[in-house]
Amino acid sequence: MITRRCFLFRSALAATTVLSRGGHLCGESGQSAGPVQKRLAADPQRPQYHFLPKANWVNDPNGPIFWKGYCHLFYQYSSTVFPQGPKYWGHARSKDMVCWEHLPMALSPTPGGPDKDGCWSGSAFINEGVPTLVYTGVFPQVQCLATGDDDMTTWKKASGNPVVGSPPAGLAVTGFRDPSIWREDDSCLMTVGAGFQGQGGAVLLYGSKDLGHWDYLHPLFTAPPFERHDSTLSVRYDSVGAGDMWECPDFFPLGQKHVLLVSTQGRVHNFVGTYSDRKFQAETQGLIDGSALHYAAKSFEDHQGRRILWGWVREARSDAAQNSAGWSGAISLPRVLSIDSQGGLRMDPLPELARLRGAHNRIANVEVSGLVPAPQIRGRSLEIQLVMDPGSAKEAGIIVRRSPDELEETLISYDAATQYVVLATGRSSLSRDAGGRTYLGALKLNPGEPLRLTVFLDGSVVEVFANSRTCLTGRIYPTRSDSLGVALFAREGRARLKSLDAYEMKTISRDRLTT
Ligand code: DQQ
Repeated sequence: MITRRCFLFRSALAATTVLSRGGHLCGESGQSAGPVQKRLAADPQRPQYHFLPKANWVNDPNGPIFWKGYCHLFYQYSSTVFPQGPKYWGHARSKDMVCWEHLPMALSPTPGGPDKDGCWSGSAFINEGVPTLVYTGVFPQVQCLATGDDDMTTWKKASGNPVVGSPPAGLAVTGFRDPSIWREDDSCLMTVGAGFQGQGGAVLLYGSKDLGHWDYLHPLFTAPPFERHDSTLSVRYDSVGAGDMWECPDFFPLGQKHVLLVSTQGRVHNFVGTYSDRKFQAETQGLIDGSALHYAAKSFEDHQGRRILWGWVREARSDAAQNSAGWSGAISLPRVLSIDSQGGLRMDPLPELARLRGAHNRIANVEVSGLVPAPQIRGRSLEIQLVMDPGSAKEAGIIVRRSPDELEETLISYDAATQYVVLATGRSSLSRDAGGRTYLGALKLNPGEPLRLTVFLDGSVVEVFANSRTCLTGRIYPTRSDSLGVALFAREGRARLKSLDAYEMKTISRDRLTT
């Protein structure tokens, strides 16, 4: 065991100011940076090419939608980190889903209204040419609508809100939130996340002819709690932790199949199956990410017919450290979803991300046994593509964000015995505020199939795509400015690196405030 130096995360100011009020990204900003903004811009833990607000808190992505040449992305926003304030819908748009332009808040709580305590997650859709948002007002949880102008910059809440004021009569649900609406035949259908104590989660299905009056139809899908990935001892019953409440259901056609995503028990679970008679039947089941740090995922179909998914990248450091930093959370890189030949879900990074690639380094055809440093590759803002034959090694992979004395390092590997991709962040940081863990993603390599990793490093965010079949998202908070190194390794045997391509990634914002 390495003894850890105690690192105190220092900061002069706890930023609680609302800074997210318009402005362009990708070098178009033109806003002058105040002291808090300067401090945030200089924070090496802040991602440079992930989307996030200029400061404060972000959680779920909400209502991604393509409209008039732009992808619009909304998100749960609070103007304080901890304690959390009521939730707003932040809003940004992008032409390529890589560079973003902030827009004014789309939804704010209305004093005395059904969303007085917060505008929680939901979705966007176009209703007969009119941009429309559906979201949950709290407390109690009720479903509300808002319509937008043609630019999607001003939103007007429906006078009839809440349009669904309570869960179906006679159903004792654990929660009632995160709606989505689509048109089918001559009706509109709406899903709402719910569940039943001791029984598992449920997606409730409603129908309407006019968006104003909704009839409860039946559950679209239910399932008992999943096998637990984390053993957490909780004194109080927590319906989401128990798998008795499904948050943020996302239901969509993909290829010849339908896919249902639900967020519960700290993970985004995916089901691939069929949809008929307004009921969903699951055929395969999986995880969108092996880590609990990618949550509340939401997708949309873009103008090219691709299904694109974002998730909330959670923090893995103490509340005090998040407050001190003045920001918390990020939106994941966009993933393109498709169905693979086995009927499972395939996930790849959005190809447009390649626009951010800068200086390139390539290593090819190297036998790896023990530790093999790659001194030509360094950085905290990198895309690394690695193709490796694990050979006889029990475990083989790559080490990133490595300090010269190895006191800080992050491992991404393949464990041949257990057939897991491993993201080990337990030694990523010397800070006592950073909660390092080991995340696992199941991956059975077919005979002769090499390990193909795409690793995105961006400040404190790590995203790993393994063979398009499993993903792992991590948060790392190295304390040392020289924790930038890269090495390859193979344990108890020999592996062969076929190729490693490393690209320095460009920032999507000149002032680094939005990335
Ligand atoms: N976050 C939202 C809820 C949702 C949860 C509130 C999931 O609507 O169920 O910010 O992270």
